[in-house]
Amino acid sequence: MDHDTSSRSSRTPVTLLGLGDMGTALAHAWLAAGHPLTVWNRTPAKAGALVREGARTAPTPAAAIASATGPVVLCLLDDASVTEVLDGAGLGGKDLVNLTTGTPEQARDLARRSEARGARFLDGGIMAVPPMIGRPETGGYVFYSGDRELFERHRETLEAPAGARFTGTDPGHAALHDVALLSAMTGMFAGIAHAFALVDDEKDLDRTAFAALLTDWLRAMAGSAQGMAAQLESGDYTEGVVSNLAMMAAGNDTLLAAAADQSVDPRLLTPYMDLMRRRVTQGHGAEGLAGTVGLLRGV
Ligand code: FVH
Repeated sequence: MDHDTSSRSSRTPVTLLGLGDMGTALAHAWLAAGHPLTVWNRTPAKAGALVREGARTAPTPAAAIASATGPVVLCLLDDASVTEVLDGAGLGGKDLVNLTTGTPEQARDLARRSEARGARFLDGGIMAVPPMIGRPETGGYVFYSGDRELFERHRETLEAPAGARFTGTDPGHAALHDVALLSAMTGMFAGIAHAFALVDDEKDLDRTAFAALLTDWLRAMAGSAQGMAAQLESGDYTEGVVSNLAMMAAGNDTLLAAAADQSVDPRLLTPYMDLMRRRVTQGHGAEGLAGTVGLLRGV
């Protein structure tokens, strides 16, 4: 989508600090949606293509922030780089939107420090990879939390690169949702790696066909998250149980025996299997998996 100068000037200006892979994708999306864009990056050369598309560059983060009349978006490597970039900048009256991945505590601390310097603050957790940005059909979105009024004011602008989901006024909640989903993804990757290791030595096994089976199975099983949520809400961990823990724990012995037969290290699975076994030993074999949540939290 091309936007001429007049349509660009009618949109909210965006200031973007950070032109890594994600920052650059965000920048292209805002330009494509017609937003005037000011960018700053530690390595200035990365702004070249964006300038040719109509972005202007600022010489320093402080200069970029000083000239901002709309949201100031940070998309940097980590919390330490955000602190470094904001150091010495005048934040009074500015609308900061931090899309850098961090922990909930880092987000809360940054909110406190930013607000103490006179800024409004919104934290974000991006649930998308760069090719999904500016392409709503991919389903990418961003969790936001913090200043609700700031979110509503800039909602339309924030939705140009990806969908926007507000998770509450606790500035740590976007990061909490982000890391919870990423943690679940990491566990899933571990399971996928173990499954491929099991079949890896089979010369006549079609890995592409196997991947399709794996994908369908994981998709079908992912629905169990809703059952676990219902059990955690009600406190009755036997509610709606389809596959009970005693049966699953016994089945784990088969999975471990098969791993041994295939010479596969079971280390990615055994920590969770140990929790399942502990819960059964405590007399909860009729439950589903919800009881393992408390074991993880040490309660
Ligand atoms: N890319 C992805 O797939 C994921 C998707 C989900 C969200 N993450 C998070 O987004 C943040 C930025 O990620 P990125 O992909 O843009 O990361 P890089 O390409 O590595 O770019 C890093 C930018 O940060 C700048 N930077 C690093 N350290 C400093 C510093 N001390 N001072 C100032 N800027 C710094 C770096 O500058 P340069 O190397 O180009 O000079 C880049 O602009 C991130 O939190 C992901 O977890 C992405």
